[in-house]
Amino acid sequence: MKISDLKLRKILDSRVNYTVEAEINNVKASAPSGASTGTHEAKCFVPNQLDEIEKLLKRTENEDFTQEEFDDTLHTFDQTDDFSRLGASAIASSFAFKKASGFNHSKKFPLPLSNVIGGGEHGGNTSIQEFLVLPVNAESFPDAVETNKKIYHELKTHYSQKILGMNDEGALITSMNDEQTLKALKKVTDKYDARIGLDIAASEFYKDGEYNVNSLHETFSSDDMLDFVDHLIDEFDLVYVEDPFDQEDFRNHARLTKMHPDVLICGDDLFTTNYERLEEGIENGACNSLIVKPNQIGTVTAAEHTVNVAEANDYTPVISHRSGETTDATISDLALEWECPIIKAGIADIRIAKLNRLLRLWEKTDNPELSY
Ligand code: 2PG
Ligand code: MG
Repeated sequence: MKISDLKLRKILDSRVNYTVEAEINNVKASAPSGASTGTHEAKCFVPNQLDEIEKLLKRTENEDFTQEEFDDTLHTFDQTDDFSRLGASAIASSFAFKKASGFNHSKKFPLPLSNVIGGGEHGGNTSIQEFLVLPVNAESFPDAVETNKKIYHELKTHYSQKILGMNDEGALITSMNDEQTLKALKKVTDKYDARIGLDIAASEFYKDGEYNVNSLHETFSSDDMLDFVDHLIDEFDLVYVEDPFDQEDFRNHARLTKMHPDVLICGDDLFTTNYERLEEGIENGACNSLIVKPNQIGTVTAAEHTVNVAEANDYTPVISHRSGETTDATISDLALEWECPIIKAGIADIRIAKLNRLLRLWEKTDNPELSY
């Protein structure tokens, strides 16, 4: 695609912080940002001198690029491994280029994995960051959204005395601890024929070889943590467990994956959408699934490459929003193009943009199907 016009600007995100919006050939896209970020992620900040970065990127105007060539050019402009110079301008521009040049949608839709109760770094009383629901028996994307919507409302109504507010991802903050939350959620997911997933985000409460599960007043060694997660999987019939251990602990991720081959054991901070870290995981048998957050790696091309490595090795790619978001729904389109079986996107607040994009696409697609 030929770039006739490229602009960068600051816009507000869901945490009322600035992020970068890029506009290429009149098509806008913006960068999300994380609160519980992995050590190995690309940098995603708003550069102080955004005008200077814009001038640099404007050098692409009047030239023709493929997505890969455009993303390579971003690397040429930046020259660091982790986009320390372009920051959030990299993924915003890469997304805008992709949106402007068009998606190659498949008919295979992801199942929405929705964060209904939250804690950890996103705000809330649980040490576990996200209590997620997956409508595993849904027959269509709209049906899946309907199930998650019912679960969210049932929790709001039934546990109204215990609900204190909403966190960064629009998930409910409650007065319950981790185990009380799981017990409450299990009753509701059983009623609606859905299953529970967790993003434990364990790196956030791991320090000096120990996991401090504050909400349960427990301190676990690595072995204790393995037992704890193993027990949670069995007791609550978990379908999905993300980041159960520290982001450098490939070994425990591999042990848990071996113990529960039928559960999606997913690496987010562990892999940071980086194909080299994923390859290390594959060699070690760590996880059977990975989170795909294009801003963790900075470009659409690099994220796609990681998805290809995952799919070639039977790792389930779960495309995901960030805790800091805008109404940009590029990941919804990418979920279809890359045939990701799951999208982790939240159910409330600004995150409805991702789900609504998929609802509209479902309606417009001939013979759509769920790929889960
Ligand atoms: C996560 C994400 C999204 P953050 O840990 O999976 O839910 O959170 O964007 O803060 O890293
Ligand atoms: Mg995570």
